[in-house]
Amino acid sequence: MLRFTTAGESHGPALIAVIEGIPAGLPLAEDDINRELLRRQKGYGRGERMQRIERDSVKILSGVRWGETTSSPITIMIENKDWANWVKIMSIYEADKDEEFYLLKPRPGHGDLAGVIKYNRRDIRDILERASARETAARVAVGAVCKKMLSALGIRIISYVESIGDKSIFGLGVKELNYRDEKFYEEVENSLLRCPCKEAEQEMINLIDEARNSGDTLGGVFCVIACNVPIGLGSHTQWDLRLDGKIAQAIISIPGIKGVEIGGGFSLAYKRGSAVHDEIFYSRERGFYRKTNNAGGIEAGISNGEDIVVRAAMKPISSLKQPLSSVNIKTKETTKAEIIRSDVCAVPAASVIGEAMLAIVLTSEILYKFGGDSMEELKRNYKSYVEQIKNF
Ligand code: EPS
Repeated sequence: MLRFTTAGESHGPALIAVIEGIPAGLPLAEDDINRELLRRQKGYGRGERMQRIERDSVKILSGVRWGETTSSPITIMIENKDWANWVKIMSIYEADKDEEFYLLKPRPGHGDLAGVIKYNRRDIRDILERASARETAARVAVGAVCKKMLSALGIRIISYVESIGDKSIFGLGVKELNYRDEKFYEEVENSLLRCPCKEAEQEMINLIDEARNSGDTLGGVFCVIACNVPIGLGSHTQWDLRLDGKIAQAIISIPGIKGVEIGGGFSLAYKRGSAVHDEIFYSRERGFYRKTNNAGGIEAGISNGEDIVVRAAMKPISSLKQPLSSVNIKTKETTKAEIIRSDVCAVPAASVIGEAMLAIVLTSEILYKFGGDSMEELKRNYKSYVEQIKNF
């Protein structure tokens, strides 16, 4: 069984992740994780901190020896370079307390107001430090370990950005995306916005510049895909065993995400059944297969062997340079919300975080179904199941 937890504040000394359940014998280097962290840091529209202050990299503190996982809990630490600028404000010592630093004007859209009321705090910082999307760096580190395990089984996860604000790749006539192609992958990885269409990318960049200049922010839509997932992850037998339910929960837990679709998602509601359901075919080489994938690789909460396709909608970031109206939590006077340094758009980063969350769910499902205390055992169990379904 896979379990993980993260800890750490946005401007505290470090982020930590502890992962349990990864089988022994998985080759793992710090650079496997650093590569993913770097992908998350990028993206046109990121703010000063991501561009100039942080250069995320990990220290593995436990669970790996001589380049392989050992079965012990894996502890990963990412230092916050920015901590040096926040030592007093984020101090754990009572002696450093100074009401001068209190943030009192909650930002609409952020967790500021609901958080201070729920936890009965007087300084919004007590909430925003953990509500900050900085926490997702730790999730991406966990996802990197999961991706490593999945790739040992031949499963690959990719993502790309479909739209920023009202600028979409589909608006420019893009219809078919050959996302399994290496060329597609390279184009996305080299794009400033993880966008597979150069023309759309330019429109999105212009839009981000406009938003930045007017003190505003932008959201967008990204797509995450898992390739080579076998038939049979998840189950129809109970509501909380359904794979689509688990994926939706994991993706919507990413800060800023307000909508999740599997496959055709909302668009399917406007069509007839005959135009939606993916007809079933069989050949000796491929076994059962489909020519379309409106189901997004999941039927009745079970993976059906097609690619798992997940789309997520991210709202615009809630820290605005031209702030919206708010109320001072101490004086109750009408005011403008706090102006806090932030990104203008973080959809490309969210798409990398989406990959991590999908990797975490699939790893957890695979370990649940196939078990295995060592990679040898897991691979043996996995291979034998793949044989079984091939011979069905
Ligand atoms: C964030 C605000 C910004 C972002 C941050 C998320 O941080 P700061 O206020 O320190 O400039 O850069 O994102 C990250 C630090 C990150 O690693 O993604 C927020 O309020 O959510």
